[in-house]
Amino acid sequence: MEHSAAIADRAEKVIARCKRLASITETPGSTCRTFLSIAMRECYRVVGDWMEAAGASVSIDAAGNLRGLYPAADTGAPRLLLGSHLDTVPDAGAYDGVLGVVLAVSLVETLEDRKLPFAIEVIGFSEEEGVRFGAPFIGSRALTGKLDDELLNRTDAKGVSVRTAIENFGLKPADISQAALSNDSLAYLEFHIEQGPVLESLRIPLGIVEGIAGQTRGEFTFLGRANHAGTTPMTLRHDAMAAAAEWILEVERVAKMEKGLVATVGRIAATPNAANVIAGQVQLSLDVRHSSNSLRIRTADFLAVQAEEIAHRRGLTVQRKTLLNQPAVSMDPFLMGQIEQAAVNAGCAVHRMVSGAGHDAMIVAGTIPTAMIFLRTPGGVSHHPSESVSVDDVAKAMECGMLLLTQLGGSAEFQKRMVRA
Ligand code: HGY
Ligand code: MN
Ligand code: MN
Repeated sequence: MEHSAAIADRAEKVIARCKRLASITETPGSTCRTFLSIAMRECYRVVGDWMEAAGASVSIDAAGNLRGLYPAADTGAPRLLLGSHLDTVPDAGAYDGVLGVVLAVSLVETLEDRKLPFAIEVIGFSEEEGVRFGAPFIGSRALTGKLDDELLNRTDAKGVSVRTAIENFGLKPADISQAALSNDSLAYLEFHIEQGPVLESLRIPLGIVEGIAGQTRGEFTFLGRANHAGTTPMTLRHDAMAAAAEWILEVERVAKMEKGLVATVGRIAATPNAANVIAGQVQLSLDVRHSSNSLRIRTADFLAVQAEEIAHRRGLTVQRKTLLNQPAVSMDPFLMGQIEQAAVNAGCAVHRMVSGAGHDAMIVAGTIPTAMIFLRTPGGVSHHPSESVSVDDVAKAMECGMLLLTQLGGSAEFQKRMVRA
């Protein structure tokens, strides 16, 4: 695949910047950045410098989103949003989320002070993964006016609430309403790695996301009776770990029954968590996803019934807390068509597909027209240090992005949307 030398250089630089950010972490030796941590502050400083050098004015909103506004040719023109998230999962790769922010900054740099008919706001969302507080999308929910008290009052493992974390970072929860999308926001575009095997299997560098699967996230706590591991006969136990184990296998069995359904228990915490003590309590996470909302909700409800049945049969109780019930969303058809045209003009085959991974785009899509461009993920590996992306594919995405910006600037439909904004 031929690219201009300049685009190839910029693609190399995008990858180098992602690797640089991966070294900014709360856990030396692996990559982990969670909501408004000290590592996030350093990440914002570095990315904010890049934004500023590209000609954007930089701010951090009250939900901790990093925002860089690159002006339009005319003051008062509406804005196009580009971005993704800057937080990561524990032991993360270097590209999930971060690539979308760094690539957006690089597109602004590539304008080299050329101004478009619309401004560009690059957003680095503060928290998409849901690692610190169990509930994801804090940053994008603030942008769309959905960061409610229930979420603000959620606490992390140390008992620190979202609200306090915002204050500790030097921001004011009272200003959260000011983080809302400005009403001149035309659309939101997110570049993101696919995080799965589809594009690689098709040998295609870029994907156009048609929709994002809905997700249910929950917490289940099995409550049994802690006791001595050596003296308590098997017939007299109320073992929370054994109940949890039986339920985890049930989660897997049920998910295998439906095409496209995935269900995962990724986190487990036992109390008192000692080898010679029967676990009295086990808390588990549940993550259920599917493009059909009814199937996803039915599955989560069925798994709750199964947890109750297992607990009852074993003389335990079980508590369930729903942390997220996020419906599947569709992307904007006009923007998908524009992306397809830009990709074809960049000489690139594209594939339209559903995203199994969740993204800030699924939150923003409820407020303004939204679309996503996927980059091929070698090995389909993500949420892992070996996550990668090729320079060629980043160069292709850059070319497609530059053509897209020019296309939108000249599109009659986009002009109409600009007038209405
Ligand atoms: O979990 C997800 O789907 C995304 O990577 N946050
Ligand atoms: Mn992720
Ligand atoms: Mn992501």
